[in-house]
Amino acid sequence: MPLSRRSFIKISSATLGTAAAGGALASRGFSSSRAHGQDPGTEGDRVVPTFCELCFWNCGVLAHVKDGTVTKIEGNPAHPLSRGKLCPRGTGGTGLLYDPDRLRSPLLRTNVRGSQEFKPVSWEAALDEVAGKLIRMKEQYGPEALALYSHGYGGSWFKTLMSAYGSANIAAPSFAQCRGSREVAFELTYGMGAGSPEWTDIENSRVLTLIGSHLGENMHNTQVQDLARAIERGAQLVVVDPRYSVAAGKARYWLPIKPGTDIALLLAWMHVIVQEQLYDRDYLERYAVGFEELKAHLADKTPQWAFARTGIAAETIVETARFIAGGRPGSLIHPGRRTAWYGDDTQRGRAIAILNALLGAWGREGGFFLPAAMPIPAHPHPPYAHKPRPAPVVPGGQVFPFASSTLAHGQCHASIPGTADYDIKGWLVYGTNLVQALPEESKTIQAIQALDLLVAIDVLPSEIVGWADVVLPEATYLERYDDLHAPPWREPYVAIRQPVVDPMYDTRPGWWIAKQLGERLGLGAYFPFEDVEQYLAERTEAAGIDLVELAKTGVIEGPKVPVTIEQGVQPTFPTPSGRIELYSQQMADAGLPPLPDFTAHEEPGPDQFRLLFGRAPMHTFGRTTNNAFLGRVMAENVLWLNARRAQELGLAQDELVTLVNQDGVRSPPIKVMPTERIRPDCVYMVHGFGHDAKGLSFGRNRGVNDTQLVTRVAIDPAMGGTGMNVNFVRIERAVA
Ligand code: MGD
Ligand code: SF4
Repeated sequence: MPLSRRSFIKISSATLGTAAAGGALASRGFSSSRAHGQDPGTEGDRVVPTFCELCFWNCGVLAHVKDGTVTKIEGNPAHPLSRGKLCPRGTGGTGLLYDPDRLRSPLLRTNVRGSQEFKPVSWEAALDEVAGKLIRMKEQYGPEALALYSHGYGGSWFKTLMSAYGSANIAAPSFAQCRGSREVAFELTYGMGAGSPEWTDIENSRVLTLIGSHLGENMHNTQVQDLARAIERGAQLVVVDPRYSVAAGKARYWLPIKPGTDIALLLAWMHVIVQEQLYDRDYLERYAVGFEELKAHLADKTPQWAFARTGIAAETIVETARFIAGGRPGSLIHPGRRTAWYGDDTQRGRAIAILNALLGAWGREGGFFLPAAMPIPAHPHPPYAHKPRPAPVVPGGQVFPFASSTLAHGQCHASIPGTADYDIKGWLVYGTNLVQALPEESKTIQAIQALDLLVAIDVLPSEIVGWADVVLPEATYLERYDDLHAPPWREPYVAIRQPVVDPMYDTRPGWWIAKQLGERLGLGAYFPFEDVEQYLAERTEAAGIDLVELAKTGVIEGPKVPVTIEQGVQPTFPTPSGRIELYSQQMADAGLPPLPDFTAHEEPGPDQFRLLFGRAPMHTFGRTTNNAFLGRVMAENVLWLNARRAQELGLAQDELVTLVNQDGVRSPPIKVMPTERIRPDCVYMVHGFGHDAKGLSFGRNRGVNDTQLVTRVAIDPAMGGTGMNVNFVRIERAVA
């Protein structure tokens, strides 16, 4: 794998200002959260700092507890991602904790798979059942027969379990269904991805360009705070989106692009910037290779050429190109988040990465900062036995040269008997509702039906839980410890997740479940601690971090270090050339276009619309749509439909329609929202609604599950991502 992994600025533990003598930690001077919760002096009996799991940004929170009940969750002012504020979802964490539908005890399936019929059993019985089957599976087929799907911070314990068991089949939908193509594109160009949380210095941007990234609806706390500050300071936005998003409403320019043509716009912008010599010449000379090849490649990608493809007037392309270049230094093209759109997504990601290089944005104030991470040694364990899985494959046995993670749908495919690479017989599913998260639902169900074992570790009776053989109910993030969190960021920091209240019902934290399984599998040596408090004490001690202080404050920051070129960082680029690769020899060697190419995509027929989907500020996919607190703010999704097309179809506000996709799949009824804020060739809905699991009493049958309409995908040849914006729907008035 030629891609080099991230190389972060590391700070020596000796420099940690807050480090305390490790000896005190050996006695594990912290224990129950009740003992170390701060006295707030405001309301509630105590306040416990921890970090959020309502999405994957992991902001620091302060949970207020009164008489044993969590009454309020607010942002931890000391935490660099929250700075005292939370997004609406974060404040709604109690809606998950006190969700009446929560899984309450381990369950064993009593009827056919998918019947959602279970009987409660003891932990002993459930763990023995799983461990027994895993032992037999390994004996019969080898360890690679087991796959883990894991999404969410608590999944780390199960990754340890898998590696100890001997299987490298570990995947999450956040790669191939989400931001994988963007990460790969930036890795190919700069030698490192764009980070999660992203390393964008939005706060200091002068011009911020958003290409299908609807910040404000796609709510990531720090980014949105930074955006608000930037706008206050006079920063200007250029928004490229077929829909007039919230961000478009704040923009200097909104370009309602024809879906699927962004690469043409990006190439034309670069054409203008190169022709008019508006790029950062010094920066490119110092750090980049391949400018001459890029220039030649762009020669015929004129604004007129792009107009014919994007529908954006040539003059507007020229004007916005000049405007974007005029903002440098401090002009940032946001890398996007869910980028699995059309199957040429690595190409689009490369175009964005290259345009950022022309603007001199990588490593610059107002562009991308170069993050720093707290150095925390791994907890020692015996070496893992697993053999690395060969490069991930999907139907047809296609290998993806730049897939830097296992593909979730690849694992699913390898679970379907009769397929070329069929070898997976068991799934552990942690914190991901695969039935809604993976495209081509019928294949997911086909794979599930063929499994020898499906174990779901979850907090709610979601759709995937309904398909499980054994259900292991996890304590929520407000009731458990997890591993330390120290992502690379502008301010290096370490945060702790700790229980705010005791686990409700007969639920258990993930670390305990994984350790119990490990011990039953004869893999106890990989969990060499009595409990998680010992584990955390040993990890923090090895890093020279004061655990007692960390438990009290929730977060400890390392000393500030320079994170931009302006602040004195000498950037390094872990690419094969050691420089920014405008022209990618790695892509050429793999038989892929070394410079981004535009491909025309199929367009919807006259009575069809392209199905687009996205986020809402109060929800994170399906994981929050059963949360009654957040559901009160947005209980269902609606269908955005261009007002003129609605009139032509005789449809009025809130009328119920059925969507029928290109393969004849029909949706349940959804309300129409006629609006001028979307192009006539597409419709839009928020993802995560339309649950049909019996146990989700609030979220069930509210709105439509877009995944059911995603019956085809366009596979990215570079990294195997599943472009999902390639489905078309017709609209029929719903029969009453
Ligand atoms: P959710 O559907 O929200 O997200 O896919 P997923 O990660 O599967 O399912 C989350 C599951 O985790 C739920 O079952 C919830 O009950 C459970 N859960 C919540 N908290 C905890 C916890 O603390 N512990 C445990 N054990 N379980 C917990 C998201 C994925 O979907 C992503 S990242 C993207 S970007 C894609 N988006 C997307 C889309 O927009 N449209 C379509 N059609 N498909 C998509 N797929 C991808
Ligand atoms: Fe929680 Fe919102 Fe932060 Fe996500 S962005 S971690 S939901 S507060």
